[in-house]
Amino acid sequence: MNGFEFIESTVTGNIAVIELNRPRQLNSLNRKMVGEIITAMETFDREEIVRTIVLTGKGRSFSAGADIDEMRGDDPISLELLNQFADWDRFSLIKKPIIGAVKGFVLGGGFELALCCDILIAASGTEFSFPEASLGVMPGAGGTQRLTKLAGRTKALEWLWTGERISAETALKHGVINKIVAPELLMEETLKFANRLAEQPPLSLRLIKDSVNKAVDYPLYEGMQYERKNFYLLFASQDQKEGMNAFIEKRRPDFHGK
Ligand code: DAK
Repeated sequence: MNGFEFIESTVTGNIAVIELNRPRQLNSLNRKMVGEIITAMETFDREEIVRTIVLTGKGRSFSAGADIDEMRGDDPISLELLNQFADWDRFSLIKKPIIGAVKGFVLGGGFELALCCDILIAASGTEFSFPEASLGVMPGAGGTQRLTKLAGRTKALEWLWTGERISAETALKHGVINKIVAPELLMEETLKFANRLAEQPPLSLRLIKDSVNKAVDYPLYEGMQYERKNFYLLFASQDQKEGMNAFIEKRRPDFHGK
């Protein structure tokens, strides 16, 4: 996809890769960049060939957070009028699997962006933190909510209050990330995982993501009713027939996302 200033994006096979591309500023996120990331994601979400979206950063870090230089002059009225949260809200609407491949610093808004991913693979040595309190503010793009839902209130408060750096090992232990790999294998391992997902029936993955996201917020009974509707829906797909026929015929299924 062309025409972006602060990201690069490519599609290889069924995998789209979006790279944050402001490495000299450690991929600190300015407003235009956030708009470009979500625009690229929405485009890939609609493109049939793309089955998995990978989000990563160029250079030594995934992202050192929001661009402090850009936001230091903000006031409540400018923030309200800019309505940048409208862009951030769109991340929750992406239906395809998003895998974040992170390394170096994953801070503040960069951590919030990483938490918008469904799966996080981190290079060893990656450091996560919410340093917002040290700037006299707090996370505003989902950090307090998503971190608490993943790691629980106890660790979320400790990490958000102190801004301490969380190692990849600690993040893994508390369910914030899925996997740690050697830095030189970050993209190789991420693409391997992305391709594994791309071989699965896309509609199943889509409705599993939808149902799991509901599980985070719904009471069990309502969540199970919701799950059931998605379960029924998949029996209307060609991939359900293909998957079950392939099993009976002892062959590999060929899924088309229909
Ligand atoms: N903003 C702007 N520039 C940054 C930056 C940032 N967040 N982080 C790093 N840079 C720049 C540095 O200024 C430096 O630029 P030059 O001096 O070379 O021109 C360059 O990147 C390399 O950084 P360092 O020289 O500092 O590199 P070090 O390895 O020594 O240190 C560091 C790396 C990551 C520890 C350090 O750079 C650092 O502490 N960075 C700031 C971390 C931080 O506080 N991040 C912001 C948190 S607040 C919102 C949504 C979200 C947010 C806000 C609003 N809305 C929708 C309204 C989110 C807020 C945040 O993220």
